[in-house]
Amino acid sequence: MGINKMRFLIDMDGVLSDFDGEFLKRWRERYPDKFYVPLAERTTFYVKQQYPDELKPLVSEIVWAPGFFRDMMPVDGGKEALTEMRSMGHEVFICTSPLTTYQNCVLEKFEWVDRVLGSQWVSNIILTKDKTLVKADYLIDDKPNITGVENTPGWEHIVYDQPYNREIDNKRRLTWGNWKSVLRI
Ligand code: U2P
Ligand code: MG
Repeated sequence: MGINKMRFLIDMDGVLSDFDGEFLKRWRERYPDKFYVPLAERTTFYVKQQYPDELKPLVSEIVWAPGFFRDMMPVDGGKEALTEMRSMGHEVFICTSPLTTYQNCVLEKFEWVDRVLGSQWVSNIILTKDKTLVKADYLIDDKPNITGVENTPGWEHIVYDQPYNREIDNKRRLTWGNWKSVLRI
């Protein structure tokens, strides 16, 4: 008997690529004496929301800068999980939202996938501001609530565990350390 073939959407920032690590590295290098929020103390999905108003423009400047999306470190185990899901026979797509200030982000997301995951994954990138329009069985994403024009998306949102999404207690939650047991595959 064959496997039950599923279609997975895997988010990028905070799931495959370490957005918060890159932000803190750049912020601490540039502003060693300024206020910062360690990852363990993050309670909002958007980094900027947790910084005081006078620092918000400096946060944006870092996230919009050339190289920010290109240089992120991979999240441990992400690439291996993608490869394993695909080798099990599942359909696996990388589903990510670009910044509205897209100038560096869009190109660099593609470059990151090519360099870190490998060129075979570039053709599986879905870049969209609205993930509810994409048809799949599962969306693995660190954003607490994923909204869009479709009120009842076909996928189940499985939360990728991060300090800033712990208030969500009505969805399954996983990391690349336990994904097979959470998904029961
Ligand atoms: O805002 C668009 C996308 O950029 C990533 N993002 C942005 C700001 C922030 O503080 N944290 C963050 O992750 C998200 O991209 P994704 O996770 O979809 O790849 C957000 O959706
Ligand atoms: Mg994300």
